Amino acid sequence: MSDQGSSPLTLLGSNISYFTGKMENYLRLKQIPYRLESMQFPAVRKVLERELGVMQMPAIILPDGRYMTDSTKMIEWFETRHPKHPILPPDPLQRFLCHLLEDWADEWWWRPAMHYRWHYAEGARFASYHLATEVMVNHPLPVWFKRRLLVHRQRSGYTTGDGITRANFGAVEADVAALWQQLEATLSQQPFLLGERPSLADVGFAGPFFRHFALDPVPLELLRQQAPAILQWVTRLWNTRLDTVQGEWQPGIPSGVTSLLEHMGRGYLPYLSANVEAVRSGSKRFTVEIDGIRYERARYSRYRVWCLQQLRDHYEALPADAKTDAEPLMKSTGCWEPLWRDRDLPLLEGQEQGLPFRADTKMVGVHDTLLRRNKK
Ligand SMILES: N[C@@H](CCC(=O)N[C@@H](CS)C(=O)NCC(=O)O)C(=O)O
Repeated sequence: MSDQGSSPLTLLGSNISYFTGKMENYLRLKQIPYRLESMQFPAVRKVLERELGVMQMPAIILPDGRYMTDSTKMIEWFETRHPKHPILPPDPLQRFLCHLLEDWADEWWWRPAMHYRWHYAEGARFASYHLATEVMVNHPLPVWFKRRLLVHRQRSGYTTGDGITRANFGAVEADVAALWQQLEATLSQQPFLLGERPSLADVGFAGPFFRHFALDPVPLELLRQQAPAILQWVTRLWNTRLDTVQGEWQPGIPSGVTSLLEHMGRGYLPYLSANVEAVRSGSKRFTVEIDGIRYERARYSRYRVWCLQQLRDHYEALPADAKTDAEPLMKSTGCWEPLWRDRDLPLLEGQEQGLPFRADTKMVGVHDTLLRRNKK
């Protein structure tokens, strides 16, 4: 049963944004009516900080006027209101796998996606023009100047300012290529990541792919050459409605997932642990070698400490027999040890407990004045 009636909700964001694209894919799959409205800077910042506690993209305004944020928690909330055609499989182990893959897609592939967009002149030209004339169209500065500021802001916040250097970006791109190879192998055999039916794992990966890798000029051309089945999947997901899908999720551990977990176990989970140490010691910047790649002066993220806690909570919530299957899988793929490495996590009191209606921290904190209304 839906409590939204038929009036559309408002999805406030940008039509080139990672998490706006993720939410759109989810809302379309579920056929939850929405209207995409471009956020307007600088005015929106004040509103979102008041309504939600942070300014991040996207936000949703429900027909009753309430604001929401955080794609993961919004989806969880919508699933309870729209339980028909769930995005999560009934098998608890598969649900856990979905949560792992979604989190990895959200938090690890963000940085390479931003790198491909903002490092290359073609990407930066396209995205800076788009944003300057979309979400900043009402900002009083001239377009050329807004574009310059945007390129600087995104690079210093999310690419060179988040650990990417001249020395490591080739290796970061190789990490992306390795992911594409894995996904290409799976998606050449089956329409969705867990089989014949889209799941939360597909929605998660819509984040890096839909509005980034399959849109920005440099990675799009690479995808065309190296991974056409991924491009087909991007379009298929966008054009699928859950109520008409005939197929089922593959039983057991779907093919391809084990190698994805191995990748996650040598990259993202050790990174999460390094981030925990940085937050614990109050080091807002930390240098760390992950999967053979040295990230220089990456930003710490309080939000991602909470993400790690969420993954643990999902594991703990599994019924005993699912734990019996999950533990050896996590161990053999290298995910188990880093998942539990740090005993107590340095969370703030009650951190993120108000989501999706109230956020405490942003994914990666960017301190900027560019998008503020009054510079003092
Ligand atoms: N965990 C959040 C992350 C949202 C997020 O970080 N969105 C980006 C844009 S796609 C953003 O708003 N960044 C904030 C900024 O650039 O200041 C979610 O799942 O919605």
